[in-house]
Amino acid sequence: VEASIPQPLRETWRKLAAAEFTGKEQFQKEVVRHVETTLARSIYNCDDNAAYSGTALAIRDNLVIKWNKTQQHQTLQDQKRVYYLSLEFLMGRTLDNAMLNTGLKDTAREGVSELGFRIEDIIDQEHDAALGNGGLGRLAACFLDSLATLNYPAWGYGLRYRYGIFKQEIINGFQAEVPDYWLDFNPWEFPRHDVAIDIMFYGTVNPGPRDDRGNIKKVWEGGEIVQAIAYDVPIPGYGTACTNNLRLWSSKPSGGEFDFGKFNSGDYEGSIRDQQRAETISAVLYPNDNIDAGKELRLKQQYFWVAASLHDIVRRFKKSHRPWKEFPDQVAIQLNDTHPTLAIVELQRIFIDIENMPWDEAWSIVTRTFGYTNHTVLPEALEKWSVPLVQNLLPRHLQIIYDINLFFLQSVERKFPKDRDLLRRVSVVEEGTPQVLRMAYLAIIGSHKVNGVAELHSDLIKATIFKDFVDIFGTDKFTNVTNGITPRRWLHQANPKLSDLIASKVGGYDFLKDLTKLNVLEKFVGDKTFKKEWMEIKLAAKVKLAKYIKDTTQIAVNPHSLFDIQVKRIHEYKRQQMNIFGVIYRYLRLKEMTPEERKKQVPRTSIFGGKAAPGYWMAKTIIRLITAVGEVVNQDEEINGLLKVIFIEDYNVSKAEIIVPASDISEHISTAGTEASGTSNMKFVLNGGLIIGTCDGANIEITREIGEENIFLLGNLAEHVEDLRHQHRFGKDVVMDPKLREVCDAIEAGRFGPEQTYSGLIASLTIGFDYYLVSDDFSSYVATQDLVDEAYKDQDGWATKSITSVARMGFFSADRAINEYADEIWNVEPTKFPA
Ligand code: GFP
Ligand code: GFP
Repeated sequence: VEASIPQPLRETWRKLAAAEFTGKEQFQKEVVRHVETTLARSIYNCDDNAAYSGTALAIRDNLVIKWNKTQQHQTLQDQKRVYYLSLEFLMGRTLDNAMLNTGLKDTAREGVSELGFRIEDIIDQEHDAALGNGGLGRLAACFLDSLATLNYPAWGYGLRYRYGIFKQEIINGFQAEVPDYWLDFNPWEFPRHDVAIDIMFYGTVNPGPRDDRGNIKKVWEGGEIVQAIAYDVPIPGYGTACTNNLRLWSSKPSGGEFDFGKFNSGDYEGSIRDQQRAETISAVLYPNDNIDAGKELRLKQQYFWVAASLHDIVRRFKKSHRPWKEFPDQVAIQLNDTHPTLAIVELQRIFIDIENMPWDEAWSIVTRTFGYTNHTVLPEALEKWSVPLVQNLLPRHLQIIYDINLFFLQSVERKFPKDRDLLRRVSVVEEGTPQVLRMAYLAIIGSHKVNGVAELHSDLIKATIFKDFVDIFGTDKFTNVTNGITPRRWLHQANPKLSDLIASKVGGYDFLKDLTKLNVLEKFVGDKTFKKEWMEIKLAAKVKLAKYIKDTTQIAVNPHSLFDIQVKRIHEYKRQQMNIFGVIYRYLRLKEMTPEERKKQVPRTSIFGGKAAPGYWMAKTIIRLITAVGEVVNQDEEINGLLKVIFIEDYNVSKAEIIVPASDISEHISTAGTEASGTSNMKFVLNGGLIIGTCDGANIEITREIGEENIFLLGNLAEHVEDLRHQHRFGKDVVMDPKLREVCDAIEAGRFGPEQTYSGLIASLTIGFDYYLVSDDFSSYVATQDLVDEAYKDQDGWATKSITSVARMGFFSADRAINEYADEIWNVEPTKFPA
């Protein structure tokens, strides 16, 4: 069906084309119109929420006009496009970011104020889009912002979960999970009921007719069909008309699936159940961070999403009528972790089964199309799918995986004859009961580039988990792209006062598009007034967080105390346990002191936040210890505010925007070699907070950029971790560090509630071989915290460190990272926009 308007009528359309509003009055008119018509409200019942909706719809209209123009322009330019496949996009809120990126925030602030509302209250009405767990999903969101800002023709593809990451409630000190039903009103998405794709599961593979080359075709048929419906989310760039697309797929029963047999035989509920099964696919985000759960529904999600996305990408490519061999010149697909690895298999299937291409020709196109980003070396996080599971769900794909593996192993055999053990080690199929598929290996074999996310991490994957593949493919296939963050959201939006102050010194807001321009700030480190303003802004951010803490926990914290913050997913490798042990140690010291001695101490507020995976018992125990320590310390009159311990419930993106500007120090203290990069470290430093951290992930590059004198490093190096673990396991007479012993004794004495609550946590340090090396790093950690106190006493010196660090953070912009991907992996150019 030709859906376009016929040529002769287009002039009529063009004359009537929707135009963006400009200026305050037009904006107000749009808001009122949406409140009164789209929302059917009036002056008699327009609350903050209705005002939010009206404002969002007005801003959205402008976005959509830009979006349409961008898409048409990119289609006409017929350039290579980037497709970023990610199972998670942790977008947070959209309105504030959309207003800032399109330059409409001041207009909107004045506009709503004259209508009786405060823009801050309106912004605060929005529900976070929390379609992600942590770093990986937030990275994808930062990358979308940079891709649009830099005018790259790029689409994100993901799933439209009905439930995002669960909401965390703290009940009696323990985490409880509550479903996050976020889609009541989401103005930022556009359902595309016309973009509906049938996706098949299960079924059988049968011999079909012969193809042109005389081979018997394999036909996958008889399976269950589910429909993928596209939902489009416009992604505005900062200071450009470029508005890219994030396409999220939602599942629904396909027309043919409703079982009329069951219906007619009276089993109405049975036929409804089948429908619900289809809807389940995109129902919920798996809440696991860095752990592979191996559930069938998860595999279904993965295939559903990659099959729909590839169908769409291939369809779009076909519009240009180019020969297939040009596919990799038009299409770059980035796999965000191994979750979308089936895309490699699906594209090969489309080429050989549907487009009748010979295997080698198809495979050469496939491997030139894909790039794969690894985000972790943790063995428990590497995805492996059971062969029987894949056999049942995707029988044709399993055959293709076997063929990919066979041809790969044959090539390895040619290069390294008779090395049977090498073949066993690199095979996609891992022997065992059941056999499993190593998805990371499949991703490497099917991609032309593999990258880690920080220098140390990229070196580690080459030296450890992927070492054999470096020998096989050569070192050029493996590269590094150090992560970055968008300075728009994480500085300009979260910390507008700091952004304004910086702009006043570095010559305007251009630094938001070229973050290296921050280096001009170094000229002003000696400037007394500037320093004073700088520190006042930090204090104001702390006051704001203190207010938030008071409002939500009823606990008063002193904004003049040293704010020490660790917010991220709760995980043993991230070592929140070391932090809280350190807090306990500090508490025990304070208790021993005389009142005179106490007066000399730097008051500290230890702030924690983060979710534990629902099934991760140890992480939940750590949360309980943090809340229990808070219950004891916060009410101890002897301590008198010298130490407070806060757990912020339900840490998410919008809360991070309040928390990040408010740190004096933040903690990034993972066991060396375990945190691939970390990105909150970058956010905190960019906001003038210093960090205490291990030599891990991007901390190493942050140190290199800002200088060792501006960071508090601690602990053992990655190169020693293996030996230390060996010591714990096999060494004789390993005695626990006496400081840590003292902490454990206090916990076991029941000072923070029943000691049985923590017995597993204590056991992990002793009989559990202390896999994360808390005991090895503890005394270094405590000593480094003392250095932090000392440094904080010199407020002028602290301000110098803070300003110098920010001045040197230019490297950590996501724009830099995206330009590296574009040049080294995707080979794609920005679109030139008409002025
Ligand atoms: C995209 C957009 C459409 C738009 C065309 C051409 O379509 O709304 O009309 O580009 O501008 F979604 P596909 O690239 O998905 O075909
Ligand atoms: C993972 C890694 C982090 C890394 C991010 C983004 O984060 O070190 O910074 O990916 O590359 F562990 P999570 O999704 O596990 O938080």
